[in-house]
Amino acid sequence: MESLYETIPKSMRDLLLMAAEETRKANKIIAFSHIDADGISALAIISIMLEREEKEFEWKNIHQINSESIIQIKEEIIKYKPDLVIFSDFGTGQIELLKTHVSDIESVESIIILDHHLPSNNNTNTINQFEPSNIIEVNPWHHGLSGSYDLSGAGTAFLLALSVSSSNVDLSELAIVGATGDLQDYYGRGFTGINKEILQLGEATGYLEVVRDLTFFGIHTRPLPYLLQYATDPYLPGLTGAEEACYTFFQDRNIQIKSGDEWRTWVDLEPAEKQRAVQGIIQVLLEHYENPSVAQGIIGDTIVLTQRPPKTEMRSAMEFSTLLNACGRNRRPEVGVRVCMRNPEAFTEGTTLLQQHRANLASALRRLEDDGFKEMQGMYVVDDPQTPDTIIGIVIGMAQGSMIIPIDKPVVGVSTNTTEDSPLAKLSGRAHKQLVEIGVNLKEAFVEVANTLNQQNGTLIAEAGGHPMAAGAFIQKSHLSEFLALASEILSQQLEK
Ligand SMILES: [Mn+2]
Repeated sequence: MESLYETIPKSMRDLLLMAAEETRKANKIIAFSHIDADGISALAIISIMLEREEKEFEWKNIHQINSESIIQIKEEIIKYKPDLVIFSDFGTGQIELLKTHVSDIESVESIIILDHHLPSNNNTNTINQFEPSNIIEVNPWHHGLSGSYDLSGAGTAFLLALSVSSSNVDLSELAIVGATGDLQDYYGRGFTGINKEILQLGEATGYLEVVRDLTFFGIHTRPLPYLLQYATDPYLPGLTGAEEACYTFFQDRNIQIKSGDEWRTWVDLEPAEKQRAVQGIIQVLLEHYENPSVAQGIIGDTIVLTQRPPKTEMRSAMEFSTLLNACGRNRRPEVGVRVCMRNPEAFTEGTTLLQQHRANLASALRRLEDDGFKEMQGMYVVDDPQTPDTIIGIVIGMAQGSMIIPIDKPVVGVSTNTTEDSPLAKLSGRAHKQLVEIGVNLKEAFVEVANTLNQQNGTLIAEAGGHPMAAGAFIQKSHLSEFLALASEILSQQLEK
């Protein structure tokens, strides 16, 4: 534990101690958090901590804090009359809204923000200490750390829980699930910074274990043949999507796929069986891919939650975070929080939501295979009116991962199936690593198009953001084709460079 504390800058440790003090002092608490896997894990950490402190409290997941939702948040706080309000996995970017609408609610004595998102205007300085405020904001960006890789929202919540009581050390497992959900393990190369310290603390106390194993999704839960049949990262030529071939694959290597009536999963295999299977997979990959690094990526560090039931999604940080994301994306984040809190009914419901999520993805991919995609200069376009905006990004990513769509140009997905009949369409872009290396930058392209349209029309038409390899935008539906035409121009210029 000392080693973890040493990694936390003094200024941040001081804030955590203040926040812990406020938490212990409080009588009645309400906590709000984001709806993705990280936000759900963070909220579970806070709830378990408050339960152990025998506090009276309430919690709720919120899609986002904006000028509309803050009104509802305010009403709920006024109704519940807490003396402490906690926000996790958001709050930094909305601190002005919180100052305006929450700070001076009568019952509220203090507000704690546990966030890791980049402050706006890249302002990473500690907030002005001389400004009177009842807000304690904990965010790694304010202390010279990276909120993208060093610590997640769940990790920040964990640091508070640990500052309240060292008996909360078991919650390190949820901190790592949250960080995994936010893809903080540096593209599979392992955790860094405070995340790494949390992982090591979890290992030392027996809640987490890092095992070098197959990095495929489902090694704890999928029946062996399905593990290969549904493999998309990487796509296994001749096996992905081919049920028969997957059965034969194991037969040929003398690996039983069942033990009695029960399906075997990857983690059930003996080391020698694993070795034979891995060699077979590598052979398949080397026959079809020119780049041998694809084969290297199939073995890596996987994180096991040793105190969770075997052969369930909760056993693996990757599968657990996917389960939580499935709850959030199906608009049932509270189920995910209860799964973290070991509620068995919630787990049953959560796995149903996960299956539904997978079925949604599979049917979107099937439509894509049947109906195809459009080709424009500089990009491919997937325009499927049925695919919900919450999964369009995953769908186009999987489509390129499984080679349904070629990777020589970026792919842009369009979803007009948005929540509550919004006038906005969601646009999602993905570019392969190799394209980014030669200068493709989807975020820049989308932001430039949005700025152009907004200026031309003198009003807000589009908002864009993201990263070079994955970006998104919301656009007035009536300006969609204009947006695509402009994006196509910029992306083809980027490809030519
Ligand atoms: Mn997060």
